[in-house]
Amino acid sequence: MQDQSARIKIAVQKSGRLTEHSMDLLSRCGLSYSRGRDQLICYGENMPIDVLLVRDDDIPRLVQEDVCDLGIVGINVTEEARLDFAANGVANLFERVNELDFGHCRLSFGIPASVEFQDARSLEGLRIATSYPRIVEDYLRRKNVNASVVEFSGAVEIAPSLGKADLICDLVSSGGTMRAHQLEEVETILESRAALIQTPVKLAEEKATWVQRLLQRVEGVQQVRESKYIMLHAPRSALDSIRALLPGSEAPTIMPLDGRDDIVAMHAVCRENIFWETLEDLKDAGASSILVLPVEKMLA
Ligand code: PRT
Ligand code: ZN
Repeated sequence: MQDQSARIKIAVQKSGRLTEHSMDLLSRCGLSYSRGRDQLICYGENMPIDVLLVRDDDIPRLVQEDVCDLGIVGINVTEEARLDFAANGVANLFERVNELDFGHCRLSFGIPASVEFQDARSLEGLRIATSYPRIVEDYLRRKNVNASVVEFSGAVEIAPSLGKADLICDLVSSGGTMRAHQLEEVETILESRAALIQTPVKLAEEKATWVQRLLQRVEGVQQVRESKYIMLHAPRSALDSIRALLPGSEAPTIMPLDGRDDIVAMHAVCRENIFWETLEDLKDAGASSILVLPVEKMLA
């Protein structure tokens, strides 16, 4: 029978904004899995990696306590947990090993029309409703402001109209929720996105090798998402100006074209997306037969 302790456990949000992106990322890293009957664990079939599906708020603790080796969770949640663990005297904290390119949002103050806001000092003596008391308290401490923090576990945006707080500090992505509640977003105290966190406990050698491999693949997946492979023909005389137009490309490959001394083929990997405007500029600079292809996998 297989040694279960040698398998890597990754905590992922069970059902919410990060779930699909997190599972998609793991699939792109080559993991295929089957879901357990209880729907709480996905068993890796081709790698020694299992995925535990949990509430996002539980992820930092599961990783901190080494129940899981890795976790995928928003920086808003990891920061709140990190401050909470630190306040409770926990010394050896989980590590953030990678920031991911999904789950983008920001933690901002939202004020009703009755509140005037210039800077942090405007908050003196006010009541702030939030689901992130540790982060807000930390901000107030750094700014040397006395304000009271009222903890709300959900529907923070209704706190001012209920008379429970003077303003709120909550996550924003489009800004629609604050606007719909007549709140003006005035200051961001944390920029957030999903991140990969790792247990503070040293991994056994075999596990460490797999985690390293997985992290390298995560890096690769993130890089290819925007990357493009571009091929074009260019007059030798225009090579420098054409090269300068290619976004995020390293040394391109230049190849001769049969029977032509004046024109060459150029191939390059661009680490940023290529827009129509770039193609038009390339054409204006003398390029022809331009072809842009998606990159499927990349290993630096
Ligand atoms: O059940 P579980 O506890 O696992 O899920 P949850 O309800 O706590 O979390 P979920 O799924 O809502 O969000 C998971 C993570 O997604 C968060 O911790 C953030 O890291 C990230 N994220 C990204 C967001 C948002 N964008 C977001 N807009 N989390 C919440 N919101 C909410 C926000 O709280 C507010 O109510 O959406 C509203 C604001 O959105 P806009 O677009 O109107 O500005
Ligand atoms: Zn949650």
